[in-house]
Order: sequence, then C-alpha cells, then structure tokens
Amino acid sequence: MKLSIKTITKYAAATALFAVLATVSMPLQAAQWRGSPGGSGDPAAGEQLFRYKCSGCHTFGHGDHLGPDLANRHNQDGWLRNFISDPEWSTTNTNYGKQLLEKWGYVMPDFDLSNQEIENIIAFLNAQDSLGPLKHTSPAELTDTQFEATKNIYFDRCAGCHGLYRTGATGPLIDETRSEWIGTDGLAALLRYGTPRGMPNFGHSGILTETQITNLASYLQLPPPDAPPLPMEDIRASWNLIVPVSERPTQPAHSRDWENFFGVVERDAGKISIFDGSTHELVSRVDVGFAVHILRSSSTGRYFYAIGRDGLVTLIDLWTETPTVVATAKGCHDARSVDGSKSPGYEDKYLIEGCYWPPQYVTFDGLTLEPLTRADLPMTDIHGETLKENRVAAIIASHTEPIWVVSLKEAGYVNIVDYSQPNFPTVSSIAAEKFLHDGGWDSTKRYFMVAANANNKMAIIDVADRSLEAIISTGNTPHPGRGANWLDPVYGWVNASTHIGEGKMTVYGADPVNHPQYAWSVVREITLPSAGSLFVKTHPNSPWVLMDMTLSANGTSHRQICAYSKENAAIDRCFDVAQNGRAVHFEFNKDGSEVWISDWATDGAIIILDGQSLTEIDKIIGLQTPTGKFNVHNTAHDVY
Ligand code: DHE
Repeated sequence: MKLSIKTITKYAAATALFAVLATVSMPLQAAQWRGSPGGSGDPAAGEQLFRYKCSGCHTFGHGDHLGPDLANRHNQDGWLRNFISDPEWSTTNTNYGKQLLEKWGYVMPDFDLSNQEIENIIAFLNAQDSLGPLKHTSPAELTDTQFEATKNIYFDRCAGCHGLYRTGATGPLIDETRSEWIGTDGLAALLRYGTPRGMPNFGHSGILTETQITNLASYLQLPPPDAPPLPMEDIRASWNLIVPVSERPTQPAHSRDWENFFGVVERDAGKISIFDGSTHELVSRVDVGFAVHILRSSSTGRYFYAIGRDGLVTLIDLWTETPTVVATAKGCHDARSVDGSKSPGYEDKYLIEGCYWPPQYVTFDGLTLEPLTRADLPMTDIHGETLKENRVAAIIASHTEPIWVVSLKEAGYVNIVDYSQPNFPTVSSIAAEKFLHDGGWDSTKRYFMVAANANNKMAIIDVADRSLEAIISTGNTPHPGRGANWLDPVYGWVNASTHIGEGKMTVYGADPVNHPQYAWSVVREITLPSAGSLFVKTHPNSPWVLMDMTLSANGTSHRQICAYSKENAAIDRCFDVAQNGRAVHFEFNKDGSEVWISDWATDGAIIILDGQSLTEIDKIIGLQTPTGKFNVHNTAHDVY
C-alpha cells in the first residue's frame, strides 16, 4: 500500500501512540500477554524497547533488514542474552557470533541495556512468536507547517546521501515503499541511533528532537514533493560582485606565505577560517554559504572558492591585506562541488559549479563570478534508464587541457566539459559506474579515480583518451576523498581507498607504464580497527598514508586515525587525535612537514601533527564544527 496524506489521515487516531512511544510505557499488543508473561521479563516493556532501539535494524516477521528478522529465532535465549549484553565479546568469542559477523559484516552496537531490559526484550520476542509479525506503528499526520519544516530537515540532513527523490546513492533507497516496509518505528530508530554502516545518529547526538524524528519517519512514508528549478535569470540575479577586479591588489598586500595558507571549513558556522600555515595564526574568518562543504583553490592559488550546500559560491581573495570575500553567486539550490580552470593560458579564468539540485552545471567568470552559462544534465543513466535526479559529484580540473572532468552520480557518466569552446559544452560522456561520488588524480594526472561508492567500486577514467580504463571492486562503500598516491616497494605507484562500510584500506596498482601487471588490480588489503572511514591522504614528502574512521560506531575509533607506513606496507599505529568529537580529514602543509586534522565537534579544534613523528605540535581551538581543510599549494596543484 502506498501512503498519501489522505491515507495517513485515516490513521490519525493511532498516530498519537507513536508520539508517546519514545518516552512513555505503551502497552500496544501487551494486553494479550498479561497474565502469561513467561520468564522474568515484561514483554510489553520489551516491545517498547524493541521498537525504540532495535527496529532500525531488525524486523519481527517482515524479513531481514540491516540485521536478521528476529521472528522464530532458532537460538537459545541464553546465547541471545549474552549477545545483547556484550555484542563485541560474543561476536569475537563464539562460533555463532563469528558466523553473524561473516554474514552481516559488522558487530551489533552495544546499547548498554540492563539485565532487566534484556529479559524484557527476550520475553517480548518469545511472546511475539505466537502472535505473528509485529504491526508497524502508524505514521503521524503532518500539518502543512510540519510538512514544510520536515521537508527542510530532509533537504538539509538526508538528501545529500539518499537523494532528493530518495532513490539512494551514498545511503540506500528510502522511497515511500521501502520506508513503509521499514515502518515508522524502524525509521525513527535509524534516525535516532544511526547504523554501523555510516548513517549518523541524529537523535542520540542531539541534532534532531524526538518530535522531528517522528515527523521525519512519517514524512518518508509520503511521496517526495517536487523540487524547484533554478533558471539562468535567477542565477544572474544572485550575483554579487563585492570588490571589482580593478580595486583588488596587483600583488600580495601582505608578506605572509599565502601559498601555505589553510582554509578551514567551519561547517555549522557557515564560515571559512583562514590560517597562516607557517605560523598557525588566524588570518581571517569569512562568511560563506549554509553548511559550507569544501574549498577549492584557483590555479594560481590566489583565490579560494567555497561551495555551500545551498549552492552559494564564494570567491575569497588571499592577496588583500586580510583575505576578503570579493564575489558571490548561486548556481544551484543544493551543491557539493566547484573547481576552477587550471590549463595553461586559462589560469583563474573560469569556474564551474556542479549541482545536486537542479540537475545542471553552471559556469562563471573566475575573477568576478559573473554567471556565464547553465547546462542541463542528461536524465538517462549508463543502462538507458530514465532518471528523476542526476547530481554532479566530484569535479576535477585538468592541468594540461582546457577541460573539467565532471562525475554524474545517478547517471554513472563522467563528462568532459571543454571551457575553451563557446558555451562550455560537454564534449565527451564516458560510461563508468552508477553512484559516482568522490575521487582524484593518479600520480601522473592522466587518470581520474572516482568511487562509485554505493556499488563498492572505483572507476578509473583515462582522461587523455576519454575512455573507461578499469573498474575495481574494493569493498563496502569506498570513500577516498581525493585519494592518495604513493610508491609502493613492490607494486610501483599505487592509489587507495578506505571504506565507510568496512574497516579496510584497499590499495590498487596505478602504474600502467612501469608495472602494467598490477595496474588497476587490488594489490593490498589493509585491515583497520573499524569501518566508518571517510578520508585517506598523503603527501610526497610524508612516509605515511593516513586514514580516519570518522563514522565508526564502536565507541573509540571515531576519535582515532591510523598511520600506514609506505616503506613497510603495514599499519604502523592507530591513535587518538580528537578529544571533543570525531577525527576527520587530513591536509598536509606545503612541504609535508605537518599534517592538520579536524576534531569535528561544536567546540572543535585543528590538531597539528609533526609530519614525520606524528606527535602533536600544536592545537587550534575554538572552532565550530571544523571539517575539511585545504592548503593552497596542495589544493591548487592537486597534491595528495
Ligand atoms: Fe562531502 C568531498 C558529497 C558529506 C566533507 N563530498 C565531497 C565530494 C562530494 C561530496 C561529491 C567531492 C567533491 C569534489 O571533489 O569535487 N559529502 C557529499 C555528500 O553527498 C555527503 C555524503 C552528504 C551531504 O549531505 O553532503 C557528504 N562531506 C560530507 C560530510 O559530512 C563531511 C565529512 C563534512 C561536511 O562537509 O559536512 C564532508 N566532502 C568533505 C570534504 C571533501 C568532500 C572535506 C573534500 C575532500 C578533499 O580532500 O578534497
């Protein structure tokens, strides 16, 4: 059954039940158990707990989900009791636990339940066996105001991974049919606690309230509303040239080494803080777009381009006395990527912004952000299927040709956009793999290596030949950032990705000239303590390849980073870096003698490690949700 607002209204009377589920003891089917509880547990309390905490991953009688269907289990209660009370121990020390890990790929989170709570859950499971599949709680009926507010929450928090039309990409498909199958309780539990596969715990971390979670779980069972276009006239109207080129300095108006500046994204503050990489001093803090995502450097490095999730591009001049915003423009309602023109003769001349919504890319003058062209994306994927949504993921600029390499997420094409031609046309469309996301250059800057993360693959594009070179299966949800290039003692030049869905760095040969026998094959698989990794990074002068485990759900690894020795081809150490939040993303300084890591928290920090010893040499505190960091030299020259 598909749910519409009308059918939801039908359930209005039952809806209030869900609202109280989170906080108040609620009998539901428990009336049928009273008087025959069985064991020392209370099945009614167990049902409440099951719905609130377990139903995100488990169904009762509706089939397997992220964990097994718990109807008619064939295990002894004793085993289950031990398993719930210490999932990590049971997974490591029992044969059945090992089988579960093999099958499901991760250890069940430990909810730290009391003995009585565990008894209650077991009593519920046993009692429910005779009652059949557990009925879903009806979704809440949303007023127009609640619907609008919830739509905005979905747009801000969920659409990036699941898509505006919920067709899935980095996160799974959650259209109304699948959402209805997961059910109101299951959706709420997922939103509340997240998953070991990388879904954030929006409730537990205090980002969403229980009411917002209830509304979102209900909203997901309705068809998605249509999203508006952004035509060229609106893009032009958004253009704000704050400092004309004629009023900007013709040489740096300060004596700092601006090529060693770091731009640090303070995501939830909507600000970029710019630090002097030589002295670690704050040089400037500028306003940028909502939930600012990343920075890219212009070809000369003089300008930073910031891209906000609201599609606002901000041009920051690093030559003014203190770095200053000189222009802004908005080419998308929702965006993640931007890059400048880097080919000889076109330095700093043009800019491209790729949209998550609408399906388009927009080009701008690189010095003023005057909007130049808007191009619709094709709405057919590599298999000929018609798409409702097609988002621009990673964009990378060639250093030798006047082209941008543009990944189309849902379509699975990598497009080549030629900025030397009038109207910036797409001149080549290379069929790669669906669900393209992030990636970077190989060591020669001929091959673009991009993760098709929902398909567990890396696609290798030969940009010089405009062809698909290879597809590599790497593991569960690869997420390399820009990736890392280094010389392996056996395999020559290699590149690597870590994974969101499993604790593993996969290293693949990337040296088709000197080591063709290993090129584009997996040559090493390096086990990490946890899944949840977002970034892997190195620098030509560093002995290390560094990786984070930002989304780890094991309680410790989210604070840590791991260092892999290039020389020994093994993990050397994993250690705590973040104190207040999660360790995320790396950036080396210009000469690779330092590496900067974010402690991603409301009261966040940048931890600066010595590039050789990896000991902490400085800490910049007082930053709000610092995420990505971009060194001018390394970003302009694609050093990673
Ligand atoms: Fe990113 C790169 C998309 C969430 C920090 N991220 C990218 C790229 C894409 C992307 C397409 C490649 C851009 C390029 O190279 O042109 N990111 C998305 C999402 O869709 C997603 C999963 C969900 C969302 O709603 O945005 C998402 N990203 C995040 C985060 O939560 C991170 C950790 C912090 C934040 O911004 O909220 C984050 N993404 C980054 C960073 C890079 C990035 C730091 C650039 C890495 C680099 O070294 O260049």
